Amino acid sequence: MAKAHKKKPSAPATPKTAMTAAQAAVEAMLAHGIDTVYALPGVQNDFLFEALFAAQAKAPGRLRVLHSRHEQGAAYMALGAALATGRPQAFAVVPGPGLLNAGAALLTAYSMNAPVLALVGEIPEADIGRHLGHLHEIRDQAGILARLVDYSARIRKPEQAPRLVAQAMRAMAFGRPGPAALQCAIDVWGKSGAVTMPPPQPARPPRLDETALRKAARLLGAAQSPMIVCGGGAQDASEEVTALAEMLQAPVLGYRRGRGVLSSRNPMSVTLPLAHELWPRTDVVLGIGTRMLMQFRQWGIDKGLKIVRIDADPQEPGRLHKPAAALIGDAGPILGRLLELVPAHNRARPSRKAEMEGRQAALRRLLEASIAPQLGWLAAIRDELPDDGIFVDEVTQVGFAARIAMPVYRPRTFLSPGYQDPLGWGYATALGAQDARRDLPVVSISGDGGFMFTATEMATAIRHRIPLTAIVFNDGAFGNVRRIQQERFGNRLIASDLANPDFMRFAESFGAAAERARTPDELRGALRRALARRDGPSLIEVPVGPFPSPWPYIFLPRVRGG
Ligand SMILES: Cc1ncc(C[n+]2csc(CCOP(=O)(O)OP(=O)(O)O)c2C)c(N)n1
Ligand SMILES: [Mg+2]
Repeated sequence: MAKAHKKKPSAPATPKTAMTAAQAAVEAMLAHGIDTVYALPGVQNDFLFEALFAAQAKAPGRLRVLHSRHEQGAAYMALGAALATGRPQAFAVVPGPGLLNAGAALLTAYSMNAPVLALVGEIPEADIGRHLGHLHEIRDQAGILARLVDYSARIRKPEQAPRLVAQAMRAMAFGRPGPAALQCAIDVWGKSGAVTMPPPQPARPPRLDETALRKAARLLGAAQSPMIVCGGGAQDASEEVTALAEMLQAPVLGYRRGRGVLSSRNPMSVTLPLAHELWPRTDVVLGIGTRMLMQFRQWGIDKGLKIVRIDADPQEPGRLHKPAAALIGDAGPILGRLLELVPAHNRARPSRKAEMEGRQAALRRLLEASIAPQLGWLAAIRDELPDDGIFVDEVTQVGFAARIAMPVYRPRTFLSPGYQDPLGWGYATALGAQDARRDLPVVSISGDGGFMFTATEMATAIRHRIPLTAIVFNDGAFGNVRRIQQERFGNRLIASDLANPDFMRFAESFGAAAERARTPDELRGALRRALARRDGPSLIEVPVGPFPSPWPYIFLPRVRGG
């Protein structure tokens, strides 16, 4: 966790003003650039909502509050907004059931290192920990939160609120980024005190380690066959990654969180199958903001592979295999310095363009021969979604294929939920992304199983006029589970068939536009109409049968290290 800096603030703190804890927290969040709160109200947070109302009343457009229909909706929306913008976002929920309902989204935000601030109510301050059975009481809420996020605190007095908000903001941005939580008791939110508002502290990035940088530059420059692996931590370093890939003639792997860092139009941009093909002869790998779990655990390593890591978290690079060089901090400035240092060490590198184009074409032929149905739907989506449009996948058949086969052209345009892969993330996260980026079209895909987890948030989309387009692939099943039962458990099908609503009538009953698309061409037309509609949500149901398995391209075998 980041420590408070002793450095003098750049602007003076405001004079003392009488404010409630809630007003102080809201003003402090606004001062730190949080101008939207995704929320579901309740009595413990009444004074918080009163403060949100007052903040809105001060000036139109200053603060937006978007209420959802279930706390997981509010929390996933904050996550989607954070992922789409790269900026911190907030959600507010009642304690106990409210917090637990938001739990899967908070867990996902943690796994994705996403800056999401949870504002969580509490029972009366004096009774916390006394087990008296107050409304929404839960044992050791602070302890539960401390397991879910790296920074959590309780506001006990109005005077503390600005400092705790500032600490939460700092914790979300520095070291390993990720969510933070602030609790406040029902009676404390409304208490008044004399509050000073310290100005936000300027960001102080960690100093670059020149020794490690020089070592990394030597290793990369000397590499015969380098590879760059991007994770979510590379999303804001697209220009630098593109330049380094060119300098090193190195393929750049993005699987899920790293997609779009290097445009798929560049033949050096690869997903799992081609990276796996090149893995055995890779002599130096540069991991940028990625855990590299799949490469190290599944593909294997040996002494012939030197590892260079760039990571915001000093603990991360050494977790599985000690790297030859670990560069700690934001990827952008570190790569910027590497771009200055590598040329002095770099070997002469003939262009690999033709070679990589050949490999891309061969993979394409292989995929066309094995997962053509998924590719057909994805081609329709890609054709209609502009380069800067945002695609949100989910753990569904077409999603698995998208992770390896859908072209992605820009950073932050392919949102995929990292290692939690929770059903229900898709629709609600996409709503948040679409709300935060109303200037761009957003398309979410879900299966009939996953969509129904958060489908009731369509009411939120209507209420707040969020123009999200959702595609639901309806196979009447938890299809992925069913295929595993068919293939690996002798077709003993259990708990994998689904009874569904009529999705078109379901959407229309909310007031959303709905279409059914039976072919990729029909999907193209439906998408064109949906994306043109900017005043509310659209749903496209795509009836599908079983899909061929994508797993041979995702669970790839060990090719190094025995
Ligand atoms: C929260 C959560 N619960 C359970 C699972 C396990 N799971 C993974 S895929 C899947 C089936 C998904 O069905 P559907 O959304 O219809 O997609 P399909 O495989 O049919 O395309 C299930 C139950 C999960 N990933 N997340
Ligand atoms: Mg399904």
